[in-house]
Amino acid sequence: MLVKEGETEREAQEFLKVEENVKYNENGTPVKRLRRKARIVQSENIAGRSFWNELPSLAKEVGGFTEDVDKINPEYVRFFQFENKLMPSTWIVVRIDGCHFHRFSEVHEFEKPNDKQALNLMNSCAVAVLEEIQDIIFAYGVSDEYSFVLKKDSQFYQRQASEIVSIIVSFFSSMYVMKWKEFFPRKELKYPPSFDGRAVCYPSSKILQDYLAWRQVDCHINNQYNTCFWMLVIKKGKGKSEAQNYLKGTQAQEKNELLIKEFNINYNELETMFRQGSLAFWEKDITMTHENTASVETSHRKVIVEHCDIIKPDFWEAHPSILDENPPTF
Ligand SMILES: Nc1nc2c(ncn2[C@@H]2O[C@H](COP(=O)(O)OP(=O)(O)O)[C@@H](O)[C@H]2O)c(=O)[nH]1
Ligand SMILES: [Mg+2]
Repeated sequence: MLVKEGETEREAQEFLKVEENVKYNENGTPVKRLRRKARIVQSENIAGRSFWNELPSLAKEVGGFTEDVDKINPEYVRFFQFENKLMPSTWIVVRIDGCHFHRFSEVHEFEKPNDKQALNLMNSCAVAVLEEIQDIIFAYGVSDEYSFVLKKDSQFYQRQASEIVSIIVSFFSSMYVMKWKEFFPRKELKYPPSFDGRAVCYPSSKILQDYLAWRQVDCHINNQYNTCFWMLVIKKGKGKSEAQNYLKGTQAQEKNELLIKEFNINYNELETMFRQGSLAFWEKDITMTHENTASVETSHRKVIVEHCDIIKPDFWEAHPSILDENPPTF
């Protein structure tokens, strides 16, 4: 098609990339396909005409520059950028979620339905994010997702959504790779994980608490279902669709009864981290040192991880500074 449309064969080849062996026939002969291949080209002047003249097919795809670099008015180019600032004086929540973690957890043979080390790794990365971005006051995580809450009047990156989301996502992903060996010393990381992220603003602490409660309810529903599902598959040898049909329409109480009767599992005695997810937040840490006869109290803040109910008001009442609109400085 490219040649038909006026490209020379060399240009078409260059645009279409390289031939690659994709598989072998039964008689051992390789099957070749043309694959697009990324090329790295070094040039000091990508806005100059000569750069694009040497790559005509690329220029055709992206559309040529109307002016050479020295004639471009920077204001005109900047005009195309847009600001997407998050609403002022609202709680910003950035939720990140592992991309295709169904596959990632299969490839890395995570324990089913919960892999304690995988969850501990997620928690450790979340702690690192809180330590890095001090405006994050609280985080809640379950499975392959984590929600990070920034303080209400945060001016982090002037509240620009794409900057805030991309920093959290990229820092978390890098941490996940860096810390992998610490949590899986005998497992090779087969390919790099990635996370997506989005930012949502919540105008009141009540709505923020409702959001977090929604994530914890989701954790409970999924965990109870997954526990039953994998018990039926692993312990009872049921097929996956058979187990799915078996659980269709069952209520929470029925699932608990199934676990007790069939597997002697008391759901409420399963690890709290599996049932309730994980919270990471700043807490005041007081250390006492003794100098001669006097004891000196020093305080600093550190991030701690807990697993508890955040649907009921008890947790929030016990930690009023988290949702305090004017948090104390430690
Ligand atoms: N075996 C196992 N799988 C997990 C664990 N945590 C997350 N996963 C997998 O990750 C998926 C996360 O759900 P979701 O984000 O909807 O799916 P995704 O689009 O494939 O990332 C789950 O459905 C599981 O397959 C775990 O601790 N153990
Ligand atoms: Mg996911």
